[in-house]
Amino acid sequence: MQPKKITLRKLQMKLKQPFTTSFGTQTEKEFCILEVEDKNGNIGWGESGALTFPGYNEETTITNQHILEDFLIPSILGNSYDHPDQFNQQISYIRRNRMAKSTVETAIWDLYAKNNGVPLYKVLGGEKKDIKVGVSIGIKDSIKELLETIEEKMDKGFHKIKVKIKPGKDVEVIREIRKVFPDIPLMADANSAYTLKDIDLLKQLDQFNLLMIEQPLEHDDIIHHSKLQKQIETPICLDESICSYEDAKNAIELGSCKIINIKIGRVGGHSESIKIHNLCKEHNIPVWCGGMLEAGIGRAHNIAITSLSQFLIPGDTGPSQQYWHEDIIQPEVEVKNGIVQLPSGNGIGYTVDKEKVKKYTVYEKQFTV
Ligand code: OSB
Ligand code: MG
Repeated sequence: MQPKKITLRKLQMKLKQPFTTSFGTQTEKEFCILEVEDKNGNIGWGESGALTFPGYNEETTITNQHILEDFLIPSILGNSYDHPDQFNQQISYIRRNRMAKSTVETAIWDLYAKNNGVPLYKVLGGEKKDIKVGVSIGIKDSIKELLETIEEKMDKGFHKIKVKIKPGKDVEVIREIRKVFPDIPLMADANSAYTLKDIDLLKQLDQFNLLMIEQPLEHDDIIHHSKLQKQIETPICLDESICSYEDAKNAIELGSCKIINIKIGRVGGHSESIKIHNLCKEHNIPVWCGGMLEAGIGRAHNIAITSLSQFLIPGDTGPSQQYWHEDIIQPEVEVKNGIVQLPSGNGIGYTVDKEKVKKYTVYEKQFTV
């Protein structure tokens, strides 16, 4: 691979519905996408999951733009790579900024697969031909609205229902859901809204037979989670706290979680995701693929990584129509009976619709050798 032309774009897309978590409400997404053109004309695509505000992690769309324009893009233009891991070694001098790195890294993996004439999921080591998906439901104003949404999603065949919780909208909300849906595969995501002082409240969740509770405590913690896991039955799943293979190793050693949510961007790309996946497989820790309300390019990468064998729990890799009136890829990601088929085409296996990209682009910059 020899990247010779790179186009960075910022896109702005309105969400079909506002999405509320314990850290805020989003009504639209502004995010970076990257088009990396090889010397031979093949094109790799990457998308950043970062939000416009640093409420999930420290990165934002603007910090991504800065790191991409001033460090990552200049360092890869004109270089030659045999494998995406060479890129990872080359940019290891840049600390953190993993979502920015992942935007480039995933594009390079896409390019690598296309140059080899194979689907991305195959070069990542994926084995599954189809994947089960779940859905993440934001905090709603009323219980009624939440119950209606869950019913609609269950009717559509989703294999896991994840609801967001926050202080004041937790135990009673879950109790109401369980009254109506006693047996559905249900989990709760707190996005770091609690501390160990809330242990009595968190213990109460044990009575509802949840698949897991995701990231109950501080966004950068594994010590408190380890203490909490010893005192509650519900398996803890870590999201925000796991930014690397080392983090996952430490969390497993400390018993801070029984499940890990892998988000490609949060850990810096496909290579780090695969390392964490393999580690979890060795330790019998099930993993699943989380989402950042991505548009099509990001969804395509999420689907590809989910084909690896230790992705044992349905992920948040839902259909495009869940979030967008129209997506920027063709065909859009389709979920039938809660299942997505892995695309058979080369690379990410979906075609990026240049007209749609143009329609939503609010900033564009080209870099050439
Ligand atoms: O914690 O998983 C999360 C969305 C934005 C930021 C953080 C999270 C989420 C989601 C949505 O839960 C997952 C999706 O893309 O479907
Ligand atoms: Mg989460």
